[in-house]
Amino acid sequence: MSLTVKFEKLLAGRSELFRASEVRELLKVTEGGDVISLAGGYPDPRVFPKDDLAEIAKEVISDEASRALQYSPTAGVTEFREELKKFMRRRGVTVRSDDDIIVTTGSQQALDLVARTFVEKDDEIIVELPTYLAALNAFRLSKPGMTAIPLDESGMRTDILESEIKRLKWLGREIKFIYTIPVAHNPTGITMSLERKKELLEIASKYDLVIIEDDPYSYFVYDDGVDITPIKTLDKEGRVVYMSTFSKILAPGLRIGWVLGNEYVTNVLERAKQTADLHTSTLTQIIAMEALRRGVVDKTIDKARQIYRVKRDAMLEALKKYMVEEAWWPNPVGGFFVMVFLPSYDIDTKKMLPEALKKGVAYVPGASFFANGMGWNTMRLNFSYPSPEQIDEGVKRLAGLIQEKLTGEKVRITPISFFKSGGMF
Ligand code: PMP
Ligand code: G9A
Repeated sequence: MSLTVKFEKLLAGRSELFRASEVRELLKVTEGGDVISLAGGYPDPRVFPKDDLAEIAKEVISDEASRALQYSPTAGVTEFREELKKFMRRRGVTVRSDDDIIVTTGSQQALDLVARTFVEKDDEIIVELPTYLAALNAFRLSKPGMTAIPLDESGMRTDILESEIKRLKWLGREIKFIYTIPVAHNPTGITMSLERKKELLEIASKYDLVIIEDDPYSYFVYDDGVDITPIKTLDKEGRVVYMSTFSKILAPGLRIGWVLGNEYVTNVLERAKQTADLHTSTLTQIIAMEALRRGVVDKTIDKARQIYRVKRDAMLEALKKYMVEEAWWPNPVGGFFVMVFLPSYDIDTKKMLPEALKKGVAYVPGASFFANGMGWNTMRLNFSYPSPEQIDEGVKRLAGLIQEKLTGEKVRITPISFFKSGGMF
């Protein structure tokens, strides 16, 4: 049917910047089908504490309907915010006396609010290379310049960061923040070393910059001896705005995230949030609060960590067994993902995706995670959702396809990886 109303003529210019998330688009093709999804970063549903949540939900609705089903403050249910502060302290995240918490509708909303609050056209923001694609999509709406700082196995390259800041200052650019996912980074699984975190803070302090610390995955570190000190905890000046989420530690369907930072910032975020959704669901906030109080969250984290460790190992094992010899991937100490760097720039993982889907396996093409337009020879593989058997079969199918692509073509073997070449192509 053809459109009678010319909607396209009426759209605001900014609507051109509404990019479909590849994770969301892939969901449509993998949901319910025979395709093994190594794409979206979904929790394993076995981890959801459904009996506990059912009991809590029933109690909350039966006993507290007048509060739980009512509108609530934009910043979040007051008691819940207090509970969150306790939870943060228990996890070693410093809550300063001039800090406050705002509850958001997932941390995706926090990313959107932060961008809308700080950034306007032609401002500069600094991100990691690569970084979470939905953060890039949210930031892009404010039309900033983006400077992407490569990672190596210890996290953001702070040497490159400082030289880039100097260059941007010289160009007269206004840098609004540095966005980082320091622990079990999405998409690479890399964790920033303590030394790097200190260097990052020193640089931020020297140039008076704000750090946005996005931390959905520090609950899921599988190896011993990994430092997960939050940058927020090392920060003596209140320049770190920290965010996290219940999506992985309880259930993403609740849509609850939070921001912890200087109260000046949370106040502005609160006003920005009012225009977006008035407040996050009162009902799910109270359910999450009870889950925190009754130890359900801690129990879920413990269970999830064990399940995901097995799956991480299954993924690494399958990659070792099947993946083409010249490919490279950093070993993730935690989180939900492995990023594979293919040894030929001739393979474009976005173009290859339809063929992979035909073979019954899905992944997220890496390019969407690269703010500089590179990364087309990379792919992100998720291991939290599929079973160990599906991981094995999925990687086998994928590796077979990659092998087919490598033979017969004029393969340019590049430095074995992006990271090993000092983070530069
Ligand atoms: N940041 C990062 C780094 C993520 O991986 C995700 C997705 N898990 C989010 C933010 C958004 O998560 P949510 O909106 O479900 O809280
Ligand atoms: O895949 C991810 O990184 C997290 C999930 C995002 C989504 O469901 O859009």
